[in-house]
Amino acid sequence: MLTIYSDDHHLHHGKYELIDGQLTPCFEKPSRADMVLARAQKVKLGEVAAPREFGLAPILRVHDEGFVHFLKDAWTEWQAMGRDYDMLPFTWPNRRLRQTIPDCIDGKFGYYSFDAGVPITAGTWQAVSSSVNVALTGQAELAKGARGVFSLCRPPGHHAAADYMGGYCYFNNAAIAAQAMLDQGASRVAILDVDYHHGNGTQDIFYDRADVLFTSIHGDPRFEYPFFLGYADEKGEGVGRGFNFNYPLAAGSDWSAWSLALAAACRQIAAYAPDALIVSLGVDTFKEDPISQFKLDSPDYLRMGEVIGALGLQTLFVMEGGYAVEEIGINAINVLQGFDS
Ligand code: Q9C
Ligand code: ZN
Repeated sequence: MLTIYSDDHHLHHGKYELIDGQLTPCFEKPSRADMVLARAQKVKLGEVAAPREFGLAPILRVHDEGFVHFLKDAWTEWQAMGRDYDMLPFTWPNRRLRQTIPDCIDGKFGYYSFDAGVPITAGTWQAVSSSVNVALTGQAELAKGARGVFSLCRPPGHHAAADYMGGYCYFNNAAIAAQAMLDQGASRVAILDVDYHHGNGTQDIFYDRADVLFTSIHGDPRFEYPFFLGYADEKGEGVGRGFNFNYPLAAGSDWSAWSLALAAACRQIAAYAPDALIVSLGVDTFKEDPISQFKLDSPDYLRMGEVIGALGLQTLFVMEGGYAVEEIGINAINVLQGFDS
């Protein structure tokens, strides 16, 4: 399988996030993607290619213009205030607060985010732009006829909605790739989000649409981040009703429970008969993941890939989460090898 990868992700390296009330070194760090790339090369998964540049147009098909320009200019504005350390947001427009965009950088950052898991550094814009290009280059290769392509995106994207970032995610790489498929002539695209966390951003972007089916298997939001979306009764709205399927699972779920949800999601995907499938590939479902509570083991990821492959769909794998850095490469590449087998 072809892998699309850019070294630009190294330019995004936040220092701290809030975990259990403490400022903790970011779990979402450059070594994650390095480990996945190293594993792809070690097992000779296939060629590794650099992304092409697609510019802002495909991003603006999914994301709000004000949000995009906020992210583009954020570091420059921050520096203009004499600050040379990481940006983090700290105030959000909650219930009954005004949804008005403030003038200052701290206010805008709160307006365009939903948590403090999104540090912005000097290189963040270049890294998130390249991550989108990695997804779009994979999409272009799929359009040329490849059966499966791996877009080794970093930063990840599935928590980012049209006009807000959060959960280590800035632009929604998978959603941008799905929209590009539609814009190039596809009628229906299915998304299968296997990251441990609910893909709230992707769900939100396509919630009122029937041309993208969104399915997600994740830690139940009653106990797990992102807490405020991802329940089973979220079915879509308007013409999108019936095109959103959430499979929230209990803490401690292992392959026996997880694979039942996967089978259910695959039944919905098969019935939808999409032109292509996008897999939001998070491997934070692993039993030793430091921030998650599922119990998948490394061989389970081979099975996961086989089940996805059995759908017989052209499939773009877009890297999302996974924080057990030593195993993230093995687990992510196992999915791709299972798919190819
Ligand atoms: N107690 C992705 O996997 N908070 N994002 C974790 C743990 C944020 C995960 C707190 C988790 C975001 C792409
Ligand atoms: Zn995750």
